[in-house]
Amino acid sequence: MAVVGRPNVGKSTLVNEMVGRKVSITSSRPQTTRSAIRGVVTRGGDDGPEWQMVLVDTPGIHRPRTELGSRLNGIVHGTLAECDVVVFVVDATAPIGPGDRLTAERVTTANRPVVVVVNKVDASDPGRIADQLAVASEWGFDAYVPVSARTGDGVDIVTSEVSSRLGEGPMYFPEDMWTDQPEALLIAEIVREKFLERLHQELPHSLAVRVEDMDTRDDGLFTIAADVVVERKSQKGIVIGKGASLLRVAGTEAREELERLFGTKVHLDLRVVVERDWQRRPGALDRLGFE
Ligand SMILES: Nc1nc2c(ncn2[C@@H]2O[C@H](COP(=O)(O)OP(=O)(O)OP(=O)(O)O)[C@@H](O)[C@H]2O)c(=O)[nH]1
Ligand SMILES: [Mg+2]
Repeated sequence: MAVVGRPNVGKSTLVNEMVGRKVSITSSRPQTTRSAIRGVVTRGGDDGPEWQMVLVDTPGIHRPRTELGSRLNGIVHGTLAECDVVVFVVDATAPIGPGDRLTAERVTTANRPVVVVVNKVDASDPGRIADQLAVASEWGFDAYVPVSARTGDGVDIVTSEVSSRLGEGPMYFPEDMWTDQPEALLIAEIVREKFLERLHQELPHSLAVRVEDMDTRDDGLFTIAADVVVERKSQKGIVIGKGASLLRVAGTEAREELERLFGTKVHLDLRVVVERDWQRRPGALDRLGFE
């Protein structure tokens, strides 16, 4: 099942809520998600698992201005071609706009059952939600569900609308698995998340994180070395912060979350490096793992 929509509508928040764990990082900055991130939901009965659903969170669909943007849209396109059911998320706090219509076009082309989620109803009002549902219903998709991914309201309805449209198939993942992301990627994303909310203007877009080294010491300490990549020299100082304050605060927050996640002490070593205009350069994008 693929979750698509324009940037910042709450796709990743919805995926996390459906899985019941943090699979994909979220932030108020558009284009937070930069890859197809899989989450797994397995529902069990008394005699073992009954069904499994694989959710794919995707980058926000937009008109690309950089090579990175084109690659992100390509990821969504690829995911739409592979999935059985589409969850199309729109934002109840903003009018249906060009980004939503662009998504509607792409989704229509995919020719799959589509469940439309009108998200953020906790921050909207009944009149507005009704208007959004009315406009969205003109697309003629299969189901429309008002939801708050933040509070969890309506999320179960999305799960049942989707699962009722999924075909029979094998269980692809073990029962206790909730994502298939490699550890290094999960770590890099958690580190990036801690910087996003604290950066402004173009900086969230200019930031990438790459894990360079991971090791578990004999005494159980998990050591991680990661590069925080920016595009220009002038950005380096901002990301480090006055007296290294930003680097310290974000690093500590990331380390604490990683310690909870892995259930062990973590030593996180962050280095800020400049890779000029990496968003625009195919070679740099390849090195950062964007296919
Ligand atoms: N009030 C409210 N805010 C929400 C809800 N769902 C998500 N948000 C907020 O909306 C912002 C964007 O959420 P994300 O889940 O990162 O959005 P996204 O669609 O994955 O964004 P991209 O990955 O950038 O495309 C965050 O600040 C979320 O906390 C909701 O149900 N209610
Ligand atoms: Mg996202």
